Amino acid sequence: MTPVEIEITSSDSLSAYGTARSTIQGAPLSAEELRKIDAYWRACKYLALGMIYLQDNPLLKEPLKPEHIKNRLLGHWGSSPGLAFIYIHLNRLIKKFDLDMIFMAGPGHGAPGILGPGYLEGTYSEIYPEKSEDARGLREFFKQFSFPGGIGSHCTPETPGSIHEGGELGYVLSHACGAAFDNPDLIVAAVVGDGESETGPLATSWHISKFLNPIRDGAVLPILHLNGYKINNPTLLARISHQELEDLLKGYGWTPHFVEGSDPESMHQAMAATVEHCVEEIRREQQECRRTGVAHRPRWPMIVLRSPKGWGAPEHVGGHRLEGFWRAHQVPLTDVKKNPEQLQMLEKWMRDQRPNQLFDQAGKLLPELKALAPAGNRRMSANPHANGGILKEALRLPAFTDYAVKVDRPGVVETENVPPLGNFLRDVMKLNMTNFRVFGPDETTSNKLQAVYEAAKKFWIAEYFPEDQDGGELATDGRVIEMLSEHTMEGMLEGYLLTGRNGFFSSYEAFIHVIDSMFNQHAKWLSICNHLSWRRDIASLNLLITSTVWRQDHNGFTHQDPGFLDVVLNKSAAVTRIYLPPDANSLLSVANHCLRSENYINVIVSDKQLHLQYLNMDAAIEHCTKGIGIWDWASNDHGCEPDLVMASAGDIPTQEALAATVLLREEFPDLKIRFINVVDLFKLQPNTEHPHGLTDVDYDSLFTCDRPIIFNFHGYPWLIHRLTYGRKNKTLHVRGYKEKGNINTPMELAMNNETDRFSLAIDAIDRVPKLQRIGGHAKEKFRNRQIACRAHAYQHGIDSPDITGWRWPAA
Ligand SMILES: Cc1ncc(C[n+]2csc(CCOP(=O)(O)OP(=O)(O)O)c2C)c(N)n1
Ligand SMILES: [Mg+2]
Repeated sequence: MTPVEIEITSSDSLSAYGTARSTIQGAPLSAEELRKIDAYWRACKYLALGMIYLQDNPLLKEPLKPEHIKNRLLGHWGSSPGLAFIYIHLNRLIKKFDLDMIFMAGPGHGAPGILGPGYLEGTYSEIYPEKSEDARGLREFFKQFSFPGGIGSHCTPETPGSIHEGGELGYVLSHACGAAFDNPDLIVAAVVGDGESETGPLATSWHISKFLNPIRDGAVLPILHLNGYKINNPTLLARISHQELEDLLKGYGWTPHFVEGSDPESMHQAMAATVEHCVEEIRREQQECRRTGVAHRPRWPMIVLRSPKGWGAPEHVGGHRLEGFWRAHQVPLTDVKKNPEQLQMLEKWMRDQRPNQLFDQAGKLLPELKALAPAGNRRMSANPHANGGILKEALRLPAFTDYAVKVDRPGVVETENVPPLGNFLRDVMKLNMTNFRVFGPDETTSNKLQAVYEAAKKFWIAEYFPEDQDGGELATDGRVIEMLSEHTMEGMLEGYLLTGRNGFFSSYEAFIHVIDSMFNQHAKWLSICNHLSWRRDIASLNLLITSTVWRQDHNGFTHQDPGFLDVVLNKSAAVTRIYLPPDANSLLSVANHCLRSENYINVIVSDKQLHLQYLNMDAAIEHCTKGIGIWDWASNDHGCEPDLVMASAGDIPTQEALAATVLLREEFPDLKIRFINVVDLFKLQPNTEHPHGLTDVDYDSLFTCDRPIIFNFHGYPWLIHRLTYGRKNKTLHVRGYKEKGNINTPMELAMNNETDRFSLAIDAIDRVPKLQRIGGHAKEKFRNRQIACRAHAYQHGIDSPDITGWRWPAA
């Protein structure tokens, strides 16, 4: 092949076809380099087809027959050739400049385009020896793809070099940004699907351009894969003018460089020149800032690769357009096993890649092509950043007990629960200034964690105004990341954790739902990693859910939604943990535990307002270590069977449940009540279902087999029934949030949902047999108290002093 001329981008064509048109000019590849890089790409395409179609005859040593074809054809061709094209051009630059680079495929369904290079560079066979670099291994490698007992069709955790599955679209840029944080020499190449770019999370994540510090962080190189189509539709960005697309991307702070066309030779030259230019630009910007010590916001380079969807597929099949159209998205020829004409088409297509010129007799890639890939840890499939546990350093944690709130007697002192945690996190930050970050959607102060700013400010590299000096807490070297996108925050945190670092995320309870499905995906990722011995453990994802349902005094109904816990409960017990610490010291103890843990998603629910404190630090440690326990000081059933078990989980429900026991004991001095508090919600599940679960014996000795249980719960009541449905004691009555809210005082909201002390006391009267006969007067009294409470709230706008001033009585 001879080097080819590159056309200047003079046309406004939106076609993905023709000789390359590119913003960056140049033909850096010698004829020999061009020949080899194209051969390597053909090898990748050959492997992608092999994965989708073949269960035998991997090197086409014999004519292709129906029995060589898989019985069920699965996988996606459409994105694969483009992804492999990008991958191998990055390889060239890694080798040329000895780059530390990882790759993320936004359209993870293009996995055949990523698995191929991983196999060709040897990593696959190193991790999975049976997928060896010979005909036999190749056959296994093909067969396992999208096959029962094999691997999935996306860049799943089994994929060496992947930390981004790309099954659910939208998170590639935020993941990439998190990976680049505090990794100054790393470049994260992030391929964005043009369909993916229509998703909400991806759209907002173009703003990562304002979160990368050129001195301290690495870089993200976005490559918008403008192949024009999604599953069945054109993509919006492929059908707007060049100018409009360029303006859009520039508006997000990027400098887009177009590479457009389909002719392989000129596209190789254009891509090689463009990638090289981008890497040089990244290095130039970083060096400039590092030399001067002044971090400014570069207009980082990015690439727009416009190429045909399913690049290289037959132009037409069955009278329909295939290559360069949405029909190329999944399996391009669907009937190869039964249709001889299609079988022939596939054989020709595969032989056109000239496998005999790519692999030796044994089936191994020829040495001259092997030499194109980087070696050792420079291979993107073997880069340690993509197996972050290898690089993970344990956090240096101060003694959490130093931040304790003084509690002499339970239920007397009031403190805000979250600020002591803020102090703890401040010092965690101080001790871990290169591998710990705090994330939040504009809520760190609102969530009362602002002490952390004493150690590190909020990162801000956009414009500054003079008034920012006054409490803005902004800095170009900040380590608290805030942007009003739960998606972007969650994605950045995941990227940070997956590359071996540590973090903490706080969010309003109602809006953590925004990332429900991101939580799902991360939980699935972790679950699979648990079964892959070569994947090293990473830090847990720690979510503080605060500004909770029960204290939305001025925000009202829309801000009341404790349902995230229901979502968490659906996911594997191996990776999910839920904690509801009732006060400040127990929150500290739980947070300390979570920051030390690995491979979990820890969900901590704690309101931020003033609350009664129950446990001194020793008691908190004891209680949190057990995760569930009888509060001796709140119980009077010592030495006998209780008449009633009063249980609670969550700060405000605990206060109301305690107040209810006081009401009951005042009215019925002989009534024996056992008070149980649950911090670790999964204690309620049987140990056969969750590793934290209580055995039946332990559960029964706490809750008894037959005494009525009244359980006041922070969230939706059914969740407690879900957790306990198999337990012996069926007299469980759960109160929780049931969507009855507005602008309410805390007491009024509790009454609306029957989680208030009076409703709980009435529940007890209705369920304890001996009270059913004698409790009529007490019930009347409690109802009157409720009426009075409501009247007070309506008249004064606040709860009455006997409610707000309630304290656990002295013994
Ligand atoms: C959030 C989300 N919604 C829907 C899908 C289903 N889906 C899978 S692939 C795809 C089209 C993707 O198109 P694009 O991002 O352009 O990728 P490519 O063209 O490279 O295949 C869709 C809609 C998904 N995976 N994730
Ligand atoms: Mg597309």
